[in-house]
Amino acid sequence: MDSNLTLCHTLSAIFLLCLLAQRHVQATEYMVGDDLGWDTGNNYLLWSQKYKFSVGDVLVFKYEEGQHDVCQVREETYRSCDPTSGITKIYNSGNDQVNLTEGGKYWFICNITGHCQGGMKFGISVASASPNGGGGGGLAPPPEEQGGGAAGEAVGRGRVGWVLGLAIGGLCLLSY
Ligand SMILES: *[C@@H]1O[C@H](CO)[C@@H](O)[C@H](O)[C@H]1NC(C)=O
Ligand SMILES: *[C@@H]1O[C@H](CO)[C@@H](O)[C@H](O)[C@H]1NC(C)=O
Ligand SMILES: [Cu+2]
Repeated sequence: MDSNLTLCHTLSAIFLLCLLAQRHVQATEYMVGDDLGWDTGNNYLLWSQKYKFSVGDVLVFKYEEGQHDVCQVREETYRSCDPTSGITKIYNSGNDQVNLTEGGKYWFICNITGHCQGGMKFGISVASASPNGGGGGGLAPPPEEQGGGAAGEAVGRGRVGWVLGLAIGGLCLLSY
């Protein structure tokens, strides 16, 4: 009985620490393009699909000021690379921070002539803060192919947490 109680307390502590760690990890800074930064010749579609973005995260665009810029745009503009409409925000400091303050889709292009067509464009889906943790991620260009994967993963992760919590709870009850 006694050793069960100790095990129960240890597991509970580990479980709580895991929850805390998960919370702590929530606000992440992502350098767009990783070490390569925001530049021509990189594949930002691939980059955007490497991560799961959540509310509170920050995107950092690093580039030589004047060589590029960062335009947050509507989806049509991302697809067409036609900057005559659909630009909602412009950043051009060379070290731009974009706070992902709410859930939803964000689309970015570089508005220097030819750069968007050359691949300086990507979209991300930002998961709203939810009890399950949630999970966003990069968007594939054709909208028909979106969905499924990321959502399934988020649900899966939530379920593991529940099962673990219930198992520890059961063990705690048994030991009294
Ligand atoms: C983004 O958030 C940071 C703090 O997390 C703040 O210092 C910065 O001013 C914000 N940037 C914008 C563009 O809102
Ligand atoms: C985007 O680029 C075009 C073509 O160079 C330019 O006319 C336009 O002013 C730029 N838009 C913004 C918002 O910088
Ligand atoms: Cu550019």
